[in-house]
Amino acid sequence: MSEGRQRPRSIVILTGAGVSAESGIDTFRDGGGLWEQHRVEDVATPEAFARDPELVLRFYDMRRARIQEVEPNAAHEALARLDAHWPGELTIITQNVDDLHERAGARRLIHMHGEHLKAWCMTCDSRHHWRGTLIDRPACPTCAMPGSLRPDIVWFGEMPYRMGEIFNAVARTDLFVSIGTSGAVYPAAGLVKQAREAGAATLELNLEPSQGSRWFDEARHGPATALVPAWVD
Ligand code: BJW
Repeated sequence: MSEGRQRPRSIVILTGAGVSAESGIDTFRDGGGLWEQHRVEDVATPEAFARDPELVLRFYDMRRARIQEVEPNAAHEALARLDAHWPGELTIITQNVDDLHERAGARRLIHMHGEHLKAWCMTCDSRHHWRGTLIDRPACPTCAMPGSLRPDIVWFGEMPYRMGEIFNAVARTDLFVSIGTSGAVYPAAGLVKQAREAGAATLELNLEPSQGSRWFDEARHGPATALVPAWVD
């Protein structure tokens, strides 16, 4: 890896939908993206789920099926290589709810917005690997309560997962790299500022300048499958 400054010991990588785009998963805010086809308020809030659970479950069942049809791409594979060989601290924080980072082999990974392939029981707080549908409101495998499973996804207004670990990793990192994210959703979008304030170098790899581009020391623009292997290898 070539960096302008001194070689970093600790790296934090934040990924977003742009990393999985070339695997065939729709992003959210690009032309033709998911939020052009669906209103956020209808499908990605706890209020939407309370109002119309069938609509929300159908939306997530469709996306859960889709991610099982696609494969990791060269960007996921490059990050997995970095994870396997980087001797210092490394944390990959993904906003993505697909499993393409781990299928490529990444291990030091935090899913801050949840995972499509898990269901969460609202009654007993258990989590379950889930590949099938939820539309038929199956009973929870742990407490047997019918209709209490929901996608294990962080909706708007809900607290993203593992924020303590995330803030700690960002506070002590030497290098913060943001890949394939628009910088539109908080608290993820604010991590670059926190990293800068803690003295880290910051690098953006994205198709185009993101909303937070001005916070990065350096930005490289292009497809993740080209930029990420070029940065890693
Ligand atoms: C490529 C490429 C290629 C394309 N190669 N690049 C201020 C005002 C109002 C509200 C808020 C506020 N501050 C915070 C909030 C609340 C809210 C928020 O941020 N709203 C904003 C819209 C302003 N945040 C929350 O509610 C969060 N929780 C929270 O703040 O908790 C604290 C709290 C709790 C309770 C009370 C009060 C406070 C939770 C956010 C949850 C986000 N959930 C989603 C959907 C769930 C998952 C799902 O359905 O799949 O997560 S939203 C969606 O956006 C998804 C993503 O993870 C997230 C980020 O999107 P991402 O990954 O950046 O994708 P895109 O599409 O936006 O961008 C793709 C980028 O890739 C683009 O730049 C392309 O150019 C690029 N690209 N192809 C490289 N081939």
